[in-house]
Amino acid sequence: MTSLSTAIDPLSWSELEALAEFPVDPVNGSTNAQARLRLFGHAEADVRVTLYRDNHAWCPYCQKVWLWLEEKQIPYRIEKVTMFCYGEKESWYKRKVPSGMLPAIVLDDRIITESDDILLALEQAFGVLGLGMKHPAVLPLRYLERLLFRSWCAWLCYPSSSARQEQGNRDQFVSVVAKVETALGATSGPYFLDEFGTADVIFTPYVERMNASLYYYKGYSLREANPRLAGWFAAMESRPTYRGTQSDFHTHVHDLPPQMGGCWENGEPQMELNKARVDNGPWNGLPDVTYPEPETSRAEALYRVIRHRANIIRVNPADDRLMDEALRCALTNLMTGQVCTPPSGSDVALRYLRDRINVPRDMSIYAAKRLREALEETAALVGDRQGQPIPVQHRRDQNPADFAKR
Ligand SMILES: N[C@@H](CCC(=O)N[C@@H](CS)C(=O)NCC(=O)O)C(=O)O
Repeated sequence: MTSLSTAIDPLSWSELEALAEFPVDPVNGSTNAQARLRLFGHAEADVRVTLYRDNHAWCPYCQKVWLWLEEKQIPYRIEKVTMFCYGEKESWYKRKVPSGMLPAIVLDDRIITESDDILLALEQAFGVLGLGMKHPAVLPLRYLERLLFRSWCAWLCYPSSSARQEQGNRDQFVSVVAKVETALGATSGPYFLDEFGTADVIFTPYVERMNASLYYYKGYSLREANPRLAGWFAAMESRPTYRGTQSDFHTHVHDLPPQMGGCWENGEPQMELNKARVDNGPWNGLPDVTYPEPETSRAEALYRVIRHRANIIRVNPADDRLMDEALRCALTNLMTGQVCTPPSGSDVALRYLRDRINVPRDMSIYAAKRLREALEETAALVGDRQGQPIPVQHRRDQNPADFAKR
């Protein structure tokens, strides 16, 4: 897209604003991570549910409940809470849920925690999604999902003391994946049962995280290596509900280590290649998404950056004036495809931001890929220095307190 023949000056913020046409209706439009209220055409007085979920739209158990509510189109409110590794847990939430764990819901006046109990309570109040949590066809699939989860953790989250142990953990995981392939192959369509339903919602969060983390830390591409899972992912991606909750490889692989207590690389050549690609691009073509890119992806990225530009510039370790100009250069490149040379020394600042775009919290998957690409292309014009490394013990570099209230 970039034409090397013409270099242009950065557009001003008002010129950029004029290009940021991205009409959104967070309340009644399609699934999105920014909404505080979802009505699906109902009146606000119809709301019986409040979902408490993490600010980062990252918590897997929250995604399960979130997706269920979106699929059933139950009107609900959203209250966002900070996860421990990003910053301080809100005291109002600790008064409600002393453990601080997410998700929780308030249904009418009743508070419910534990995602499975939440789904059971929601089923009682609003009916099941396809076949319900306790249906005899769903129970063995719930069990299989936990089996897959455990074999994934055993491979990813503990260091191997030998190549043999590493291979054993991999074989164990792959043998459970084979059971998942068999389960998917036993139905008439792409889903876990003949119709889409609860079982698919339950598999979604961790299968998405497995796909990302094994690609990056082990060089194993779950989605590409397994045709039934590939078909299942594609079917999930045909659903606007899933698209709205879907994260990308970059977000997952850097959010998982502090949450899981560490993720262990196996150092194999394919792993090193995958890791370099997720961190430095090109991001388009990674097996984290296969539906066609929407025409609005660049406008969405621009719209989201403009909304938060003051905080984005302020939290960047670089000087504010330098970052302001560098960011406008990257956005100019994003929208015009033309080269726009940023101030010297801004490579670090642009890559700092490149590494901190979070999907779906900030924007959808293709918008994030386009923005990362524009930031990287612009940074590369002035240097090859990387931004401050992303911490692995915590993610307080993403503390929501730094982004709110100012
Ligand atoms: N068994 C619980 C697990 C929930 C859970 O582990 N939540 C994590 C986030 S994924 C949490 O809230 N941790 C506290 C924090 O990170 O602040 C459920 O199914 O709801």
